[in-house]
Amino acid sequence: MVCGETGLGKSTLINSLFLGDLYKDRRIPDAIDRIEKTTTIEKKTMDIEERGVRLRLNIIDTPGFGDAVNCEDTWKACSAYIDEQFRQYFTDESGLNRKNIQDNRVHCCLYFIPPYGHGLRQMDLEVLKRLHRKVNIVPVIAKADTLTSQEVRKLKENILADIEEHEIQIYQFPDCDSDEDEEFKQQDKELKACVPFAVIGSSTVLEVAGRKVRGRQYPWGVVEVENPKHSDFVKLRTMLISTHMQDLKDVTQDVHYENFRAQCISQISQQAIRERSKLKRDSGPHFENSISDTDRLLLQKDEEVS
Ligand SMILES: Nc1nc2c(ncn2[C@@H]2O[C@H](COP(=O)(O)OP(=O)(O)O)[C@@H](O)[C@H]2O)c(=O)[nH]1
Ligand SMILES: [Mg+2]
Repeated sequence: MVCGETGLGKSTLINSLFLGDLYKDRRIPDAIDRIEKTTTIEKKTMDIEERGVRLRLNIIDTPGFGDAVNCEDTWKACSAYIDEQFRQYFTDESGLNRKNIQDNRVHCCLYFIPPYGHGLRQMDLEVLKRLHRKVNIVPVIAKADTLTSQEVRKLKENILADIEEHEIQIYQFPDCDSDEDEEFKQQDKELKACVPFAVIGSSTVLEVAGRKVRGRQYPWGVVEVENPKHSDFVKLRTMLISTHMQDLKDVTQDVHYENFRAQCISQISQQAIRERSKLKRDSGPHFENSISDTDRLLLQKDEEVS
């Protein structure tokens, strides 16, 4: 899922990350960006193949907060969407077809931070606080092509300091296994050092020295989306669909979904307790005989939870 202020390049980035297949497109591309303003939550599904494994990826684009929608509407829409997927999973999990559940839970939320500020704004903090206990937040600096290398470094520092000061829970990269090879360890270290990822998006394909690249043409030159000197785009994509995809899913399952499930069970058992006391009032001394097996189970669950 992508989330953040409107106009920061969310739709463009997911298009660059997943949607347009650069190498299949043999047409000479026109230079006009075809991305339109996002006004509702949009889900796009695509099949990708990563290291021989075929996966189905859902990409959730959200309307950003800005002039038309305020930040409260945005986080509410994102939060409701995330909860709804958890609820669906919870229902499916307690159903008969438990082995074939389609997992539509949101495993990662890319949070877009503007390049022109000095760190996180009040608005960002508010949105992040509403989402950080529900979903893995991966912060990104939008439109990194508008910043010098030094400005990127400074902004990253400030953002990390704000995250710490305001106790925002972002996705924590797991420690690397000690038996991994050196190359992998080095890659992992570089990846961690990049957070928040400074990214560039473009829906335009250009030719640079005979190569087709996704990029942005400026009067003074071309910014290449996939050039590691120009942005952290490739690192972000590697992390999302290759190195850390499984861990993102594990954390969703073990932490975020577990929180949701515990809340659900507690609500169900609260309800059962209320019904039980009502039953007790209504049926007087014969109460113990009238309590059903389901109620008994729920009461047991309640004792487990509390
Ligand atoms: N400079 C720069 N502009 C970008 C970048 N990504 C997108 N844009 C431009 O920003 C505008 C808004 O992009 P859009 O993807 O619709 O933003 P969204 O509202 O966050 O979905 C468009 O004109 C894009 O071409 C980027 O990385 N750098
Ligand atoms: Mg958009």
